[in-house]
Amino acid sequence: MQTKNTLKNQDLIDQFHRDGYIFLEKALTESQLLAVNNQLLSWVDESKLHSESFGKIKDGRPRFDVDTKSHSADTPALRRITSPAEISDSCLDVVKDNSALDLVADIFGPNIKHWTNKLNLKLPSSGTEVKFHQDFPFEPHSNEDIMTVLFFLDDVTLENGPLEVVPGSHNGPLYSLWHDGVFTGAVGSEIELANKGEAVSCTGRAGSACLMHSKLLHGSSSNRTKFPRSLYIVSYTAEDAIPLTENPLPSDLDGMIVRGIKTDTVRCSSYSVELPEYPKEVSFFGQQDKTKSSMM
Ligand SMILES: O=C(O)CCC(=O)C(=O)O
Repeated sequence: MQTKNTLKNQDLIDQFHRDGYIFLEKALTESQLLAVNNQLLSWVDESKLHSESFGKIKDGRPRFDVDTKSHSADTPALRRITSPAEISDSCLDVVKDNSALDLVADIFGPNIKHWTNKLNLKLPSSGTEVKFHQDFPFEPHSNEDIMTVLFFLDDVTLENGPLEVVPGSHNGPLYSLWHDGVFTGAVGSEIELANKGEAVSCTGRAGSACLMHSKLLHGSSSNRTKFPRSLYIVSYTAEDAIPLTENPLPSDLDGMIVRGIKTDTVRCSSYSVELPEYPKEVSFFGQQDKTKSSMM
C-alpha cells in the first residue's frame, strides 16, 4: 500500500471503486496533526489518574476506554476515545475539513454528513489488536455509500500494528458478525483465515489517511514497538444514506453536514445483513475481547 499521490483524482476514484480503499498523503495539515496530537497527549496523561474507563458519551457509556488488564499510571493502556470532536476543537476542525473529505465528496457527494468519530490508540504496553470485520454490519444504512477515513497520527509501519485491508472485498459478501448467538464484532475465524493472506498493510507517514469503504474487510495486529500508533477515525456517509439502526457511537455531531446541503431524501440499495447488537461496552475492543471463546 505504498501508492504515493502522483495519481490524479480520477485515478484515485477508479482505484477506490476497484480496491475499496485509497491511501492519501498529507490528508491533514501540519497544524491539524500537531493540534490533535497535543490534545491526545493530554488525554493519555489524564488517563494515568484513572484505574478504569472514564468520562461519558451521550448514552452514558465511558468516553475514554482503557484496557483494564494492562492499564496503570506507568503503562497507560488508553485504547479508544469516543466522539472526541464533541469535546475538542482540534478534533472538530479535522471532522469538518480535511483533504480526505474532498475525495469523499468526489466519490459519494456532493452532499456528505458526519456519522462517527473516534481515536484508536495502540500504546506500546497495550497489546491491542483488531479482529477482521467489515464496518457496515455495525452501521447498516439505506445505501452503502459510507466511508471510514483513518488518519495516521503517527508514522505507521509494518511493526506497529498497521491497518490491514483485503482489496476488493467491498464488492464481496457481507459477513456475519454473529457466532453461536453472540455478536462478536468479528467475522468467523474461517473467513479471516481465507482472506488474511490477501491483506495489504496500510503504512505511511503521520498526517496521511486511508479511506476505506465501509464494506471492506479489515483488521490489525498489535503494536510490537516501544512507540504509540494512533489513528483518528472519522466516518462519513452520503447525505441520503439513512441509518437503519441506532448510531453505536451517538453524539451531538451525528448527521452534521460537512459538504454540500441537506436534501431530506432517502436513497435505497438492495442488500441483506443481520442487524447488529447495540454495544454495551464503549468500543468493539470490549465486544471482541469478551467473545474470544465463541470464536474458537
Ligand atoms: O485501529 C485499528 O487498527 C483498526 C480500527 C478498526 O478496524 C475500526 O475501528 O473499525
